[in-house]
Amino acid sequence: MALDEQIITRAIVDRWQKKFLHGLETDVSIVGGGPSGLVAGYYLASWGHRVGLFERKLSIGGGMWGGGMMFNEIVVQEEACGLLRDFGISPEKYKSGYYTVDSILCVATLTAKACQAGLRIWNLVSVEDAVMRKGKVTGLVINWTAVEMAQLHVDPLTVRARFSIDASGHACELVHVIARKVPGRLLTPSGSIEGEKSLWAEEAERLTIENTREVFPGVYVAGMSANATFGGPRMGPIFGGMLLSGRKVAQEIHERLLAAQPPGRTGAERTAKMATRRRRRS
Ligand code: 48F
Repeated sequence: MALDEQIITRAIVDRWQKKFLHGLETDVSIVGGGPSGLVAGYYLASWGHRVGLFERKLSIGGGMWGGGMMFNEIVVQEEACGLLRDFGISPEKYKSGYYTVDSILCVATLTAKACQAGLRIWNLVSVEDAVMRKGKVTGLVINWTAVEMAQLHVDPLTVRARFSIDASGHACELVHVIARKVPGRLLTPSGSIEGEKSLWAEEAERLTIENTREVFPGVYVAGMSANATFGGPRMGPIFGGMLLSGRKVAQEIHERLLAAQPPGRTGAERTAKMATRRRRRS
């Protein structure tokens, strides 16, 4: 078959444009494609919501690829094994309560399952600001990472989001922007970012889940960003908390999106209706 370079180029630009225009209006926009963001995106998309995830880097997976200090295995505790099995991953028992997973297999599978569920991932795109209305955040301001890296003076674009999730890891970048630039207090004890504490695996894992919640009207924190925002410690290369945090934030936002649907249907009916809508759209 003779190949035409112009068709190859058109195919990429046409398809990308269609996808991008469709992705401008989201139910949920996620900042960061680490484990917590991917898991949140997977569940929300599976339940029929329109979800976009923005990742600064070329690769998805955040801090999971490198396991601990570049030994590419991760540890998960008993509580997270069920979630991994939902994704078709079988954790391997190491000692009672401790399991391991090959980190490459884990990132690749979370990413593939999330994309298949309907999550739209935009890699090489950085979230640099929030779109605000009085007292709330209504979307994200995005730009190419290449623009950010080259420090070019190029204006960004925006996406609308009924809810945003800061899953940007230790840096909690969206929360930082909100604290600095959006009038109002964060929903933290001090009203500001509490700041991450030094490493304590057990306490950090517990607090990651507890701290996964709304931090400003329209904005949730998940994963390490939740601990950095609400003042929990870091945990090192144990990943159960990250995964469970992703599921918790998805569940909380799902409930709120369901509650905003027209009344008269049960939760299950509304979820099914949204899943049908998503299948039709894709
Ligand atoms: O850091 P990261 O993996 O976040 P996480 O889901 O998981 C934390 C663990 O990996 C690990 C840990 C657990 O033991 O402590 O650190 O909380 O992934 C965050 C992703 O967000 C991207 C960043 O490149 C990374 O892939 N990111 C950060 N800021 C932005 C962003 C931004 N402003 N725009 C787009 N992506």
